[in-house]
Amino acid sequence: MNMREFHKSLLIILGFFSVQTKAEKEVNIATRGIPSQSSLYSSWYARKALDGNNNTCSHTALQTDPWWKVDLLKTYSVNRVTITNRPDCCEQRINGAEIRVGYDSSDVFSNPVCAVVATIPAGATISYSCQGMEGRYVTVNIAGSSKILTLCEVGVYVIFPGNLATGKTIAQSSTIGTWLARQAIDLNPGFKQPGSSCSSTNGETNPWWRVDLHYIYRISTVVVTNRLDCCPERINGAEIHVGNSLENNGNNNPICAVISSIPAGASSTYLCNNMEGRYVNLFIPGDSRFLTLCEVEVYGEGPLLKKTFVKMKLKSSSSLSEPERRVQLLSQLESALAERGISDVTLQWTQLSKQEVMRKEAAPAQCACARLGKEARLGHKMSPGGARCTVDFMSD
Ligand SMILES: [Ca+2]
Repeated sequence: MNMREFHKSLLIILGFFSVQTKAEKEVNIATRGIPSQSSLYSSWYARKALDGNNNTCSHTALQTDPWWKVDLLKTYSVNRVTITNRPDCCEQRINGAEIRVGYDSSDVFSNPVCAVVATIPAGATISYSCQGMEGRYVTVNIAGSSKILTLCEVGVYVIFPGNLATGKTIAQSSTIGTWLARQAIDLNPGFKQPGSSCSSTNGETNPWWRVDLHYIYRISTVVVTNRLDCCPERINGAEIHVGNSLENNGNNNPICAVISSIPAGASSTYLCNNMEGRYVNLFIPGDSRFLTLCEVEVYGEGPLLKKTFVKMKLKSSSSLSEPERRVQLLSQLESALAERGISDVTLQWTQLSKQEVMRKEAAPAQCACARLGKEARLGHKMSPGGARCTVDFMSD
């Protein structure tokens, strides 16, 4: 047996054992809010600091304690704020500006300071860390008399935790206007423009919305954000279903929770107690019902099982009938699995192969099991206790 060649083949196989990490996502949410400023110079409106153009700017009049503010319409944990200074002149005017994050809308100076701007070169963007400061309002102000505040862009960056629904496949029973199903997972609660960041069905009998997580997860919580602009009572009675069946579009899966009500613009969390499932459905039983969702977040662990099929050829100059070779092969496979965090496995030969092709089904990071033979398989078998599994090598 040429062990070097086998090892190479093994690495190719193990490339399929990808362990999914909980992806966090940083998003600039500033444009979701409503900007304002203490005074206006010419047509340099407050919103020009949020238009994505570094050459258009907000601008206050010459005044005492000028400020610019964005109301994010809900509380966020702010990771950082960026400020882009004007490119054309007087870049020193920004010196000493204070960035604040807080809950107070009337007295913006009472909100805690995240950072103080020393200087920003003309046209440059500088990022200020706010380390998760919480608040609904982000303010930039300059203390003192005879001051002007000009901001060409402001970014407010928030880190969204590993929402399992993000980027997954979405469906709903019908769609009204532009209220697409996937807008319920765009990480935007749609308080400003619900028609482009919330989902909604038509008024119909038994409307539903579904996310396909692609693999089975242990669902701990589902968070539902209701619309802010109108009719929050439409969500009343919506059922959250979790399971693996697509029978009745997934609406026959077990119920995690029934939503009694959610105030306008609020987010409610429902505990699913580690229910296992690939599909999460929102379903409203009844006639003439609208299902409108401004955000659905799904949290949990997994995937619990990932099926992968791999064919592998082993080139060997020696025969697998040599017991030492067989032991060596298993031990190499075992240590290669262990290097990838897959340790709770048992490997054994059940029958020798003459020709080597391999196929596997395994759960990443939890177990990998195998059979090896003419049409050999890496099969999967989990013990009731959890991740322990058996790997059998055998020919068919
Ligand atoms: Ca701008």
